[in-house]
Amino acid sequence: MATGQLFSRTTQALFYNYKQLPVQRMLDFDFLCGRETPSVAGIINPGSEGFQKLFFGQEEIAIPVHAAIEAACAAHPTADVFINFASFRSAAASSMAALKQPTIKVVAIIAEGVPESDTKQLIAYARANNKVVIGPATVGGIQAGAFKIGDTAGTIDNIIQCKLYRPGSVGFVSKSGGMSNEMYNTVARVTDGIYEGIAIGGDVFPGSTLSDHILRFNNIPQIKMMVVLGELGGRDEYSLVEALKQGKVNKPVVAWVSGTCARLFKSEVQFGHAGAKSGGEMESAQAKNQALMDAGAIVPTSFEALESAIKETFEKLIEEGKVSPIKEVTPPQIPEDLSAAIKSGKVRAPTHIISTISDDRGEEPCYAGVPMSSIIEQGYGVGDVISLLWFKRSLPRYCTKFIEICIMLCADHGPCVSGAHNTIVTARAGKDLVSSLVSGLLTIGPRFGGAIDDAARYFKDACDRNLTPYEFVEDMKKKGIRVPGIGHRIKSRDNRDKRVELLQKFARSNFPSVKYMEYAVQVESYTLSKANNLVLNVDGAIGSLFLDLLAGSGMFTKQEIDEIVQIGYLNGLFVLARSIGLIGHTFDQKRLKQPLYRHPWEDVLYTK
Ligand code: Q5B
Repeated sequence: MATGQLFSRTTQALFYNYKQLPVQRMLDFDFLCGRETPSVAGIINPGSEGFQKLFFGQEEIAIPVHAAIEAACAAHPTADVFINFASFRSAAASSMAALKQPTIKVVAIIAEGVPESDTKQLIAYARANNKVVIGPATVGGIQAGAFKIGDTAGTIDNIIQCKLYRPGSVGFVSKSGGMSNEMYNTVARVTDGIYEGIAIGGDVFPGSTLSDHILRFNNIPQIKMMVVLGELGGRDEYSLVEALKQGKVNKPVVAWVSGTCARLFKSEVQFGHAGAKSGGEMESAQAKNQALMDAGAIVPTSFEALESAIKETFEKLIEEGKVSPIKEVTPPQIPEDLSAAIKSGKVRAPTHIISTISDDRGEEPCYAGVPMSSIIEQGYGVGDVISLLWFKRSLPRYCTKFIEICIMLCADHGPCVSGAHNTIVTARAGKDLVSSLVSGLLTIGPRFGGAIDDAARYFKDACDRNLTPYEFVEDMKKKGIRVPGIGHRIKSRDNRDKRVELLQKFARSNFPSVKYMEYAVQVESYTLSKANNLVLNVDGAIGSLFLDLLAGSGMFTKQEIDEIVQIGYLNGLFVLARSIGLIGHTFDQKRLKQPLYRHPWEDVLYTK
């Protein structure tokens, strides 16, 4: 591997298997470093295409999303880093596909648990084709002030604290990603900071090794010293020992192999990483520390002493004039996400929606403050749910029973009514359930099913003003308005609407007062004297009886009743009820496999 820089301030990556947080962290790092272009050129999300909105500083940018690796590489030929956030199941295949792309030079594999045989194939392919694999089981790496892989170095606060927004003089390589965060901090405290840091990952077979990166760092002029953090298990550190012995490294190397405590355990112990277990004396932390020291690395006596070893080495470089003082820069402030700022109480933002009927944020959803479990445990019915969600209160049982009766009685009225007809025609045109349903619902209006609110409005106004039925009907006639709730296409004096009778019967025995309904009946007596079909219809019966429910239940103020009537809640009962029937008609037509409907010519009067 050797050669030098993997990244620069213009390096761009393709991010495989979109994860919002690491991509946003990369872009925040870019902004912090004053990069001109975002470091993520494109996202690959198998099977989906489009754009993903993210922030580059304060500006929102749209990053292209590609369905396949090949397409992404073709669209972004200058992006040479592939950051693979696939699961351990698919990381190997996607990494190999990326390595095979001529534009990709570095592949970072984040997943832990990639089968070792797969990793070996990736390593062999990368070596043969002069490409670099970082990982698996890694957080990635960072070139300070230039480019960062995924979650490397953690939060923006940590990155600022570790001065990773501008290059220092130290090359750092470790197995552990978690420990690399710790070490970025240590290095920043006692030197001028990190130039490049790589976590090679904790697997037994890392895609690139500690010595691969040390030899590479040795070729980067800006790097003046190197820090290595190894761990017990495996023999990776010995290739570094060999390189040191052969004089291939001419910059100071401060090294420590963690895991010296393993000897305190009676049996063999495995630490966090797959590779972090001591197989024998040679793989122990003590043996590797000794070998590194013998080969010329600066090895402290303990991990605690590592910081002072780095400090002393750096100070010596300054004394020797090998490190020139770095020009400190103040990084720009990353705009805080609104959600985070709100959470911490720093800002307040106006909401865009106000809702008072339900809340799904707690452990269980609530309807008007009543938890779902109470609704079920206390045997609430659909009438109770309607009263909670529409009227925001629990109504007495006779009221909710009345609502349920309305729903049941209006659920359907055969296939010939306007709504059902439309639904049937739509279903037969091959449309889906929702289209068929709404095409039927759209017929509900002043003539069909949607006269309940107007019936309530007009009956209330006339009754409250003590108009006689004669005065009321004639007044409406003068204005050219048909009395809502009166008249039916097939129902008449001699063919009464059973639904109206049932509603009236229930109300007479359960409602404290049926004043408005009695008024509607008197209006009906008068209209029937004009024509046989001017009966009180189902809309009129529900409209007048709901006025009695509102006024008689004692649950609503006068003002609330006026508001309900004015807003127009009551057509909702017909809409809700008839949806049941319209859905039924849709299923019926589909079940019967009915063909496209065409109205017969004979049934149309063609005229000029
Ligand atoms: N005339 C319902 O009319 C219908 C009059 C009236 C004074 C009236 C009509 C009307 C008010 C709206 C209403 C709900 C359009 C009905 C429903 C659900 C359903 C449906 C189903 C289901 C019927 C003949 C003569 C004319 C008119 C006069 C008619 N209505 N005068 N007030 N309300 N009602 N809708 O039969 O002198 O000859 O010119 O608009 O409450 O939709 O089953 O089908 O469950 O699905 O077409 O039950 O009444 O009568 O228009 O030929 O009028 O009566 O002025 O007088 P028709 P038209 P004139 S329930």
